[in-house]
Amino acid sequence: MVNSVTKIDQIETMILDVPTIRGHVLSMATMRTQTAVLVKIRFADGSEGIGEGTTIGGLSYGAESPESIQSAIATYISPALLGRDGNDVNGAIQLIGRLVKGNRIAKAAVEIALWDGLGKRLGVPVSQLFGGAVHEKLPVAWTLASGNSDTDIAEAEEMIETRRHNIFKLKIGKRSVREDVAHVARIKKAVGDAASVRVDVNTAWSLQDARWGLKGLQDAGCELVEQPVQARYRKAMAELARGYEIAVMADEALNGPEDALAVVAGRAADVFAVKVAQSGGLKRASEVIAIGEAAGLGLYGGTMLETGLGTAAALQLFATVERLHWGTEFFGPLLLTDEILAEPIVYRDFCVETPKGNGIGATLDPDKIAFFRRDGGRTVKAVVGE
Ligand code: MUC
Ligand code: MG
Repeated sequence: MVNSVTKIDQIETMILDVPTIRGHVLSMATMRTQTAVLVKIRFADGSEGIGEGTTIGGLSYGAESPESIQSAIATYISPALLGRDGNDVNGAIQLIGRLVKGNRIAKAAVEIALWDGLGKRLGVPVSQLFGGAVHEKLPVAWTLASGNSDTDIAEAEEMIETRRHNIFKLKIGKRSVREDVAHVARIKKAVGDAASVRVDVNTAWSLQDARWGLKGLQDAGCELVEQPVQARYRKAMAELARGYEIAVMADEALNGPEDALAVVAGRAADVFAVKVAQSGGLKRASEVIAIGEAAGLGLYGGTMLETGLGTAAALQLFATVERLHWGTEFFGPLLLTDEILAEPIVYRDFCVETPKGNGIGATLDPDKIAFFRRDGGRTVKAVVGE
C-alpha cells in the first residue's frame, strides 16, 4: 500500500564535472576532472534525499559511464519508483534488482538518496538504519598518483607532516614492472616506518608480470597489492595470494555479494576493497562486508573518488563495521579543486570523521552545484587515456 505522505514524487539527476587538484595518473587513464552523477529525490511530505553514483576515468575503469548512469536512472529506474512509498527502501531495491540488470552504480546512487530521505524523515543518521555507528572516525589513505616519484615523495612528506595521511596507495601499472617496483621502493624508503605503502595496479599486469611485481614489491616493504590482474582471473589472484606474504586485495573483482562469494570460494584475495558504488548500494555493500567477515578476510573501505556526498554515504555504512583491518580511502573530496558540500567532511589526525546530522549527513552547496553542473553551459573535455 502506497503511503500518500511519503510517496516518491520526483527523481532528478544531474552530472557535475569538477576539476582535480592535479593529474591523477592511473594505469588506464589520467584524470584531470572527476565527473559525479547526483540524484535528488523529492517525497510527497516535502522531504528530500540526495545520492551520488560516480565512476573513474569515463569508461576506462568499468562498464558504466557517468552518462550511462544518468540515463539508466532517468529512463528505467525512476519510472519504476515514482509513486511508491519512499519509506520502503528494501521494496525499491528488490524491484529495481528485478527490473534492471547490472548498472550497480546507478542503483547505488538512487538507493543512497532513498536512505538519506528515510533517515531525514526519521531524524536519524543512516548509520542508525544499519544498526548504529561504532566508530566516529576511520583511518584514511591518500593516493599518490602524480606520475612522478619526486612529486609523490614531496606530497607524502607533506601529508605526514600535517597529520592528514600516513597510509599511501600508489597507482602503478602504466610503466614497466621494473620501473614501477623501483618507484615504489623509492617512496617506501623516503617515508620509512612513518607510513604504510600499498599499490593499486588496476588490472594492468599479466600473471607473469604479477609474479615479478609481487616479489619486488614485497622486498621493497610494500604491504598490499590491489587488483594486480584482470577481475576475471580468479585463479591467478589465488596463486598470488598463496605465493607471497604481501596481501592481495580484490577491487575490480568485487561487484556485489555474488562476486564476493566467488572470490572467497576461489581463495582469490586476502582483503576485500568494499566499494558502495561497485557493490550496487549500501545494502549490497553491507552484504559484501558480511561475506568478507564470515570468510575471515581483511576489510578496506574503497572509493570511486566520490565527492563529499558519496563519501558521506560510505562513512555512514563503514562507521557500523566492527573491524576495518586496512582502514579506508575515503579521500575523494580532497582530490577536487572545490567542495560541493555546505559543510565539508572533516579530515584530521590521519582519519576521516563520520558526518553528524540526519540522513547521510551531507547538504549540497547550491552555488557550487549550479557552477559545476554539466548542463549549466560549461564545456567539458571527455576523459581519454594518455
Ligand atoms: C581504485 O581503483 O581503487 C581509489 C582511489 C584512487 O585513487 O583511485 C581509486 C580507484
Ligand atoms: Mg582499485
